[in-house]
Amino acid sequence: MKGQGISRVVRLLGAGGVGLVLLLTGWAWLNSRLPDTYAVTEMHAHAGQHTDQRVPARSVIDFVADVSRNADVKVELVAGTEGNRLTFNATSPGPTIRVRQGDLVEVVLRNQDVPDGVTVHWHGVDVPNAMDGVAGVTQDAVRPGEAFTYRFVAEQVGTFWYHSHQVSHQQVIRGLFGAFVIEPAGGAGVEAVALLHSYPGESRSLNGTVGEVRQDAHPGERVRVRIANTDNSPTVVWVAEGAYRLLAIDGTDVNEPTEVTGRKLTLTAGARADLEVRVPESGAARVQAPGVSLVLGPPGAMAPESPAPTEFLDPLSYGTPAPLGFDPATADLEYEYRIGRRPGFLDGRPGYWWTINGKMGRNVPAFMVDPGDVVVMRLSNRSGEVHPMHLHGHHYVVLERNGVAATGSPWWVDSLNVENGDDFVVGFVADNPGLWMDHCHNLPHAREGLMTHLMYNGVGTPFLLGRASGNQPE
Ligand SMILES: [Cu+2]
Repeated sequence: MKGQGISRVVRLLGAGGVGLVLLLTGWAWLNSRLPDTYAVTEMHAHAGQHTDQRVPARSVIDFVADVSRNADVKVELVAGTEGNRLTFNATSPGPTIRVRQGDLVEVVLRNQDVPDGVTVHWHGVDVPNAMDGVAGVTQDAVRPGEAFTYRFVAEQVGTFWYHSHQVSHQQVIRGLFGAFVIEPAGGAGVEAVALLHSYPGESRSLNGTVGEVRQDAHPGERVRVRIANTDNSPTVVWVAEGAYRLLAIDGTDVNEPTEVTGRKLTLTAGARADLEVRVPESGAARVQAPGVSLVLGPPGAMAPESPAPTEFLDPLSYGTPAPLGFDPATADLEYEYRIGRRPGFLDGRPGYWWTINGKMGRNVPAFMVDPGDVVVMRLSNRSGEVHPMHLHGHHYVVLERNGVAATGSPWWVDSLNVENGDDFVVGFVADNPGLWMDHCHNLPHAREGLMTHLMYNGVGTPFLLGRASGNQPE
């Protein structure tokens, strides 16, 4: 009968449809799978970005500090496990490393007993590429019993931090990080370091202490407070009932910072801010972030707490303009870095993953540059969540946010808070050849695919990523 014929056709079509969906899903799964080992350049070649071989290929390991120069500062960092916590030199945060501008810094990293291996990445320090500490890109993870020596010249001045870049979504939160301060050649004035960190399952801490930390300071003294957010999420900081100046962002001085009161400052994950805080003639000053405080004043001096101000200090219009050192209007390259989210497969794992320019995993684009290129990048976020975006080896300057041009001091960052719905235009000069991660510093997000690279044409790497490589930078 006619009806039976139609239902058979429908059934066949239905079976065909299901088969087609299964076939496409299987293809998507297979296509997302990464080889057991692969070089990062091969991954991006898969996405159509071949490293240009016009110039003889150079390797990431070629980019080092002057090998004939002796070290000015020598430090040893021993990575170890203490219960659920990971430590450098048996403490977390690890020791604050202080150097002067121009010093050649030599740090020997030893892995005592961290099973997955470790590395050290110098967050915000524009080191030569071989010293960047990214497992599987610039070095192999340092296995238990092994060591690796980092050597670089501290060219910048400011507040930085260091952390492991092997299985970083676990190792950083569990404690493998510390402060790295580069003082001006003439030495620093009165200052304090404040690392904000939340260990797994614990309340937020400041320099490892939950609640309040005190540091002696004289009445009337001006203190440079070096704050770093080593957590995965943005936070705010403010000064209770007092004025402050924002002296530096991400290790770059603000030009002509003015005094502000009643304003909080956003510090995205990985970001730093140097605040100048004046100790009152009587009592003490209190620098706050939700849950923690740093109190500066004579022993016993009181400083009231205050709720977070509602108004923000906006770096887009703070301070006074100054030359950028390059002209973004004559950019050699313009790139888009569009952050989104959709269901799919990431290296064979089904999930609701982050996308870069609509792609995920092995299909994400790399950003190819040549030395000297002026690059303008448009960063946008329509993924539903905030992302602290971090570029290795370079700083970029914010030119525009949501259609509003920057009018303050040049706002140089290495860690940028990109809220859902935001559109940033940033610019920089490609002046540090190598292969550089350009990723979300909410480290679980990097593991969920919000990670790509700024790659210089002609640069390769002998190191491998992939499940059989032993290297897993995220
Ligand atoms: Cu993110």
